Amino acid sequence: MALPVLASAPLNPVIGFRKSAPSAPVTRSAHLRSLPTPAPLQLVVGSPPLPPALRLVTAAGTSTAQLGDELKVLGTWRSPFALRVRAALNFKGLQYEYFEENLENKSDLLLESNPFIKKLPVLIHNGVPICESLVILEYIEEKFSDVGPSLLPADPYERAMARLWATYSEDKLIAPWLKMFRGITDKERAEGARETLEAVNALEGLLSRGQPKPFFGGDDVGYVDVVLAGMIAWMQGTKALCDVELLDAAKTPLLVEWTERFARLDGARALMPDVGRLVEFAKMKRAKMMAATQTN
Ligand SMILES: N[C@@H](CCC(=O)N[C@@H](CS)C(=O)NCC(=O)O)C(=O)O
Repeated sequence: MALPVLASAPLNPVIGFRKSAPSAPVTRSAHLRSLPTPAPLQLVVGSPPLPPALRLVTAAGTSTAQLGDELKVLGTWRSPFALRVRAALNFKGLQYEYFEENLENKSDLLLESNPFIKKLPVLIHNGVPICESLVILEYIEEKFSDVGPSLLPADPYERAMARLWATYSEDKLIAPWLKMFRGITDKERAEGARETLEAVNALEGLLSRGQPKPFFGGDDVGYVDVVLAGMIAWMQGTKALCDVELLDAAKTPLLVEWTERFARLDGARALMPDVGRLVEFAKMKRAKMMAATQTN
C-alpha cells in the first residue's frame, strides 16, 4: 500500500532544504565536531508530484544529484536503527530523501525493498535497496569513500575495534534493553536491566580509556558513535519506561556528556526523537503487546 500522508503535510510537494551557496570542501574535523553556525538553509518546494508520503531532503554538504546519485531512506522517527543511517549520511554530507513509514501498515516500497526481513531501515541507492543498518553503514562507507569524512578509522586494527564495539552495542546493549522493556516476567526484566547496565558501564570504560576523548571515534564522531546514537533518546527515556536509570551523571559522567554532545551536533540534532513522545509511544506499544499476550 501507499505511504501515508501526514495530516499536516502539504499536498505532495517535495519539501527540502539545501544550502544556498555551494559548500566548501568538507574536512573531517569541520564536519563532525560540534558545529557552531549552521549554513544558511533555503526552503525548496518543487515537483514532480510524489506518492502520498512525507519526503524530506535533509540539509547536507554534498548534493547527491551532483554526484549523479539518488538516495532514499525508509525509516520511522523513533527507530534507533534508522537514525544511524540518517546520521551517517548527514555526517558524510550526503543528501537523501526521507520516507516516514507506518509499521502498522508497511508501504509497498518497504515490502518490495526488503521482502525477506521486512524491516526498517532501508537505503535505496539509485533504485537499489540495501537493508540492515550496520550493513547500510558499511555500504555508505565503501560506496562514498571519497565523499565527506570517513566514519571508520583508517587503521585496520582500529576498524576492527570499531566493528567489535558496534556488535557489542547490538548484542549487549540493545538486546538486553529490549528484554528489560518487553520482558514478561520480573526475572526476565531484572536480567535485562542488569545486562543493560553492564553494557552502559562498559561504554563508560571505553570513553575513559587512555586520553579523555569527546567521541567514541576520538576527536570526531566515528562508527561507534553513529551506531550508538539511535539509543540516546531510548536510554534517556528508560527511567520513565522501566524505572532504571541508565544515564547517571554520578556513575557514568562521560557517557552522559557524550549523549549531550552528540545530540547537539548539526548532523544529529534534527534526528533526535523527543524523549517524552518516545516514552508515550513506547508505553502504548507495550500495553498493546501485553494485551495481545494475555489474550493468546
Ligand atoms: N537488525 C535490524 C533491526 C531493524 C529493526 O528492528 N527495525 C524495526 C524498527 S526499529 C522494524 O522495522 N520493525 C518492523 C517489524 O518488526 O515488522 C537493523 O539493524 O536494521
